[in-house]
Amino acid sequence: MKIALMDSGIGLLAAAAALRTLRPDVDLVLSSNPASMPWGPRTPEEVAALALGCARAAADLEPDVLVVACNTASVHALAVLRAELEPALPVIGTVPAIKPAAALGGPVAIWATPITTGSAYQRGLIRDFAGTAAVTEVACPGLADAVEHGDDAAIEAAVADAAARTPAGTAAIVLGCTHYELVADRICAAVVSTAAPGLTLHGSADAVAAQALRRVADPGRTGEATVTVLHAGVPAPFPPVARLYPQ
Ligand code: DGN
Repeated sequence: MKIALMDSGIGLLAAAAALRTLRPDVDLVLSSNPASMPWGPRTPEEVAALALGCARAAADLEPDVLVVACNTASVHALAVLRAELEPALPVIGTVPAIKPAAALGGPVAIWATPITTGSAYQRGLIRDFAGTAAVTEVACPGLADAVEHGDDAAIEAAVADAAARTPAGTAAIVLGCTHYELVADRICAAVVSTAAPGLTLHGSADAVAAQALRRVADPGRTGEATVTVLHAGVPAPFPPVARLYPQ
């Protein structure tokens, strides 16, 4: 079984780790374009073109399924990717975990990239899945890029800035960008003093990994699984910055 994941950069690592936990025998293709980071401030058309480049490079290696491990691309490029690749290659998008967060009953904050925050797509998800929960969208400019580069001071500043715009009493934070899952502990630490007791954080990696596996019929096998990394379609080493984050 071979599963491809695509993102602008290392945000795909959270879903890759979740897949490996569920199925250690799965071959992974990690397709990204770090030089084009960040996608958050780009236009929807640019995001769609960049996402298509990553998806085509992954598709060339004939995976069984493609996971769009990027909220920004899921918002702005999923339809384009599906139109080009399905039905030969099933494409699974990342959906922010608004439903489970809202089901806990308290106020919810969704942290996401500037282009995702306020998008019609995300507003639709809030309308459909948040029920009666109060939801605040919090744009986090610079955070995905800071995580990508392992820039500690920039991560600290971007997290503090977003924390200051997160309403006091927030009970659940939805991580609406896959890069943020890599720094979930720092986000939690930044808001814990003003958040409701028992604050919870909700990423998408586990759910998207489980959904990907449901789309692949595979008896499993033994032996070493492979990881192929592509940057703009070119084979690349596993990103050293990944060492900085829990896997
Ligand atoms: N990991 C991407 C996401 O989930 O939105 C980050 C996009 C970016 O490059 N800023």
